[in-house]
Amino acid sequence: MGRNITEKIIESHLVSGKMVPGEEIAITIDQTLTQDATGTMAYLQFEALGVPRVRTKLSVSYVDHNTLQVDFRNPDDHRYLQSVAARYGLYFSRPGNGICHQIHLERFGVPGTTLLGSDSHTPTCGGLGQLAIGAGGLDVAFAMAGKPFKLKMPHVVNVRLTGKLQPWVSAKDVILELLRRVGVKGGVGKVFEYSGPGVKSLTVPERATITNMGAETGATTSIFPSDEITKEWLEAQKRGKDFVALSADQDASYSETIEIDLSSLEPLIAVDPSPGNVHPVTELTGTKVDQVCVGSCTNSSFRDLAIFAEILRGKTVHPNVSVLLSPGSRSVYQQIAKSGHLEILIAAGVRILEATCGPCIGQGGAPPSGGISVRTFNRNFPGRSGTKDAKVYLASPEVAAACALTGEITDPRTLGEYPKFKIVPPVVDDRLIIPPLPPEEAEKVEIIRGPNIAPLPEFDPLPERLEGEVLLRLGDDITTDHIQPAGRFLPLRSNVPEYARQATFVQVDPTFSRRAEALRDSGKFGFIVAGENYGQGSSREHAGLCPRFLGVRAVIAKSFARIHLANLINFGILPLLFENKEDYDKIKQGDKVSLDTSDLSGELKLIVNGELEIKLKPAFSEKDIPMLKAGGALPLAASGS
Ligand code: MIC
Ligand code: SF4
Repeated sequence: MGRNITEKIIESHLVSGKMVPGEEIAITIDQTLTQDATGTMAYLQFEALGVPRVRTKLSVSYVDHNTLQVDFRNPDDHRYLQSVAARYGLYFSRPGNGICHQIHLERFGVPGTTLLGSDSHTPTCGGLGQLAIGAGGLDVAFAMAGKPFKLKMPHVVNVRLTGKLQPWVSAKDVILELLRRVGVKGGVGKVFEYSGPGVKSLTVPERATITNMGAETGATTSIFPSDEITKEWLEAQKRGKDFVALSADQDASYSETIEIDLSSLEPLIAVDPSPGNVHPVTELTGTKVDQVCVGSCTNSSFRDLAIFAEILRGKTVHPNVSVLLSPGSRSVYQQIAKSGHLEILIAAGVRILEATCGPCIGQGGAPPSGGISVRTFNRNFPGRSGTKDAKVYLASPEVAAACALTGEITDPRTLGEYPKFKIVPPVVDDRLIIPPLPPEEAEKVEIIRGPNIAPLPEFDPLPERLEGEVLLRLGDDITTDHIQPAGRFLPLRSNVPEYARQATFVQVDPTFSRRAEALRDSGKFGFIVAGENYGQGSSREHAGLCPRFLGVRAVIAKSFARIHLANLINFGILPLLFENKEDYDKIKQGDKVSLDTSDLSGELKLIVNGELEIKLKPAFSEKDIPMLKAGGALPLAASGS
C-alpha cells in the first residue's frame, strides 16, 4: 500500500511503536529550535541532563520574543542563551535577526526531515515539506540530548486544494477557511497534509502561512509536498542542495479528505475571542477599528509586507488607526528596503518595529481600552495583546491594509484593482547567526548566568494519596495564555517561583496563586477542573511548571490539547479525564477532594467532600506512569531510569 508524506517521514524516523493512528510511537529528531521565551528553561533542563554537546544534526537558539529590554532581565536571558549555544554546539540567531519560524524556513528547514521546536508554531516549516512539530522545552531538551520524541501516531487528513486564489484573497484565507470548518479542536491527533492541483499555485511562504496557523486547529502539524516551487525557493535562498522532492504515493490513503476550492474563497476574519470564530469580512464591514498590526510568524514574508505597502501606496493611514508593522526577518526587512516598500510604508504613517514577535505576544503595541485591533497574526485570545478589554481580529494583509485606510472593517475587494508588484530575490545574509564552535573551543566556554536565571525548582515524587481542594473550575478551550500569561510577565520566564506567584491564572482569578500556595504549605494539593480542550495554544511549559510549583498535582478535564498534556506529564501533574463528562457539573470550586494514586493503572475514583464518588480515567499512557510517580521527567532522569 502507498504512503502519504507524513507516513514516509515518520517511517524513516521511527524508533518504536506501530504506525497505527492513536498508538504511541517514538521518532528521531534531526533538527531542533528554541526561542528565548521558552529557551532559557529548555537549556536549564538540557544542562541538567549532563550531555556535553547537542546530538542533533542541527539545533538553533533564537532570540525573538523578549526584546523590549526595559531592565536587565531580558538582556541577561539573551546573554545566557548565547553562552549556552557557544558551549553546547548550537547556532545562535541574535536579537533583531527575526522570528524563529520565518528564519528557520528561510535558512535551515530541510524537506523530508524532522524538526522539534519549543514553540507551537514550529509547523511553519511544514510549508517546505519538513515534519515540524511544536513541543514543550523539556521534550526539546531531550531531543537535543539525542533522545527520540514520543507522540501518538496521528490520523493523516488530506486537504485537497483545487482552483486558484482570486485577487484580494490570500493564503491567510485558506487557513481561516479550514479553521471555520474544523474549529480549534478539529485538528487534535491529526496532521493536515495538503495535496491537489491548487498546491502549485502557492509559494513556499504562502504554504508556510497555512501550516503555521494550522496550529490553531490543535493539529500535531501540517505539511505540504516538496516540489519544483520548493526547489526554486530553496535555490533562491542559496540552499538548492537541501532540496528533496517529496510527494504522496498515488495510492496513499488518508483518514479523511477535506476539499477546498481556492477560487471560491472570499476574505475572512477571525473574531475575538478565538481563532476558530471565523466569518466573511462582509458580515463585519463598518465595525470601527483602532489599531492594525502587520507581521508575526504567520504573515510577514516579503509578499505579505509588499502587498500591504502597495495598497497603502501614496495614501495615509486613517487618523483614528495606529498601524504597526514588524517584519518577520532581517532578510525580509532588507528586501522591503531594497524594493522601495519600506519607504511607502513610512510615508503612509506606518510605525515600523523590529523584526521580532512584538505586539503578537504583548511586547509593546497594546491597543487602547476597549479597542479593536485587526492583526495579520494567528491568535486573538483575550488579554494576549496586553489590554484586557481590547478585541483582536485576525485577517490577511489585504484586509489589514483596507482597515488601515478606512478606519473600519472593510472588504478589500471594494478598493478597486488588485495591485501588481514584482517579488524581488531574497537577501541572503546570515551575519546575525553565530555558527557552532568546534568541540575543543566550545568546552572552554563559560555559561553566563545573570541574576534573572533562577535555578530549576526541585520536584518530589507523587504521594500514594492526593488530599486537596478544587482550586478552580474552568470552562472549555482554556488557553495557556489564561493559565500562564506572557506579555508583561515574559521577563520572568527564567524565574519559575516569581512567574508562578505573579502570573498563574492572574487574569482568571487574581487570588489563585495565593490560595494555591497556602494550600500547598498546609501539606495539601491543588486540583484544577476544566472542560474540553484544556491548554490549547502555545507550547509554553510554564503552564505546567508554574502550577506544579504552586502545588497543583492533578488536572481533571473533559479533554486536553496535545502539547499541554505532554507538559503536564513532564512536570508530574496527573492529567485525568471524566469517565462520564456529565460529572463535570457535580464539582465546584472549593470542594474538598481526595484521590488514591497508589495504582495509576487501576480504577481512579475522585472522592468529593467525603461522599460523592466520580470515576476518572487516565489521559496519560501506561508508559508515562514511572515519570508521573517520580514527580516528572527530570526527577526520573536523575534517578537513572
Ligand atoms: C505564542 O505564540 O503563544 C508563543 C509565545 O510563541 C508560544 C511560546 C511561548 O509561550 O513562549 C507558542 O506558541 O508556543
Ligand atoms: Fe512569535 Fe506570535 Fe509567532 Fe508566537 S505566534 S512565535 S509570539 S510571532
